[in-house]
Amino acid sequence: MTDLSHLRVDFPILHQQVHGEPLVYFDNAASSQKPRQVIAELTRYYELDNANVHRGLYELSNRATDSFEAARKKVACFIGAGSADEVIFTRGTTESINLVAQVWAAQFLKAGDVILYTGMEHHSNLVPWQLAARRTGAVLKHIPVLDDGTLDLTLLDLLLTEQAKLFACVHVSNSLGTINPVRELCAKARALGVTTLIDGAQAAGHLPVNVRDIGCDFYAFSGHKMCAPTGIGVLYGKAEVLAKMEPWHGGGEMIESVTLEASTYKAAPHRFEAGTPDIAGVIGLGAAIDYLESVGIEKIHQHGQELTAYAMQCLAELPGIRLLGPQGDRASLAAFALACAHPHDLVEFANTHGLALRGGHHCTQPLMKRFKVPGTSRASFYFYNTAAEVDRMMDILHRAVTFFS
Ligand code: C6P
Repeated sequence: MTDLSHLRVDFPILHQQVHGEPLVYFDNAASSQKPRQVIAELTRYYELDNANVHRGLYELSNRATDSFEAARKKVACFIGAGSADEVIFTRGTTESINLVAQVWAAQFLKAGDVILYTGMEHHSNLVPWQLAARRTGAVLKHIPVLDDGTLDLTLLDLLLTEQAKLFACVHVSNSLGTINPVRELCAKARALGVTTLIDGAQAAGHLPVNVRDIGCDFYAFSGHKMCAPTGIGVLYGKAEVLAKMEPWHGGGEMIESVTLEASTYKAAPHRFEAGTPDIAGVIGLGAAIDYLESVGIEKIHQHGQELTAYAMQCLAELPGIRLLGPQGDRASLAAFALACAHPHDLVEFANTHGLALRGGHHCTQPLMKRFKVPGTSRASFYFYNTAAEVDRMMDILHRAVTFFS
């Protein structure tokens, strides 16, 4: 198995005891831990360069602006965007999707148009479209999920038609671990003139992402799931699509000129970034990308697949377990339901042994309904997790089965 355990030294938080036992952090799909290189960069910025960006004509502001815009270029390279102008900074995936569901939808959706999504979307890629449908009169349709946790693509020709104006799809499911064939789906959508938005919250920083190869119009992700601070995220938008979009929030930084009656606006990305941005967050995201690239995204992906395969194989032996999601190619998480315990009880039991799992509906209530479970327990991994930690999880889960049975 790919061994990246030497990198654990970079994550101070991992080296602690919780309830008298070594911490095992398996809630990386909710938020990843941060390496000291990222923490150091945040400290460096605040200690040496802190100032507002894009406005000062003095040294500190120039330095802050340079680091901020350098991070934008790093993001563009990291996701294979055509230009840094296609990278809009937001607070996270949720805000990125809402930006499109408000601005783009208001301009380009009308009553009767179809918004197509899938049955495995996170609420962040459902609710904004439901709100957009209410505002515009658009109709919502979805691609159902099969028992094995993949999309029922036999219905694709029926659902993805010219009537669909927007196709929103999660790249990697946070509840099933499914990796969707987004490249093929976007190619089909593009051929029909359908605009595409991919929710990359669980993909960016975990597997290689190239937005031009995927061929999507929008790609949304969060920094905090890929070693960056919380509160910073990205909306990638194809240049020609962004060029047609009205501004979102109005305020400083997004304007060209303002009179008391009217204003003119900057081009993307600044048109969509009103007010003082999360400067430290952006610089931290740049440092996180440097860090992930030094490890290697391919290696991170391979490690995740191997560790998950091992965890799935171990979990399958637990009495009364039901594993959700595809068996083969999948992302680095394992979701399961145990006959003997509610996920919340199980996760609380795990916590008393220092094991951080997540239990609940994972913001995918329709998916829980689809699989007829109130919720699941979920172990989600990142490159600093080890097979020895999976063994510890199994030891704790076996004890849980004895305790609850
Ligand atoms: N999922 C989890 O699974 P924000 O909160 O904006 O950073 O990300 C929202 C989001 C959007 N799409 C997907 C596929 C996601 O997995 C998430 C966040 C977390 O634990 C919290 S529910």
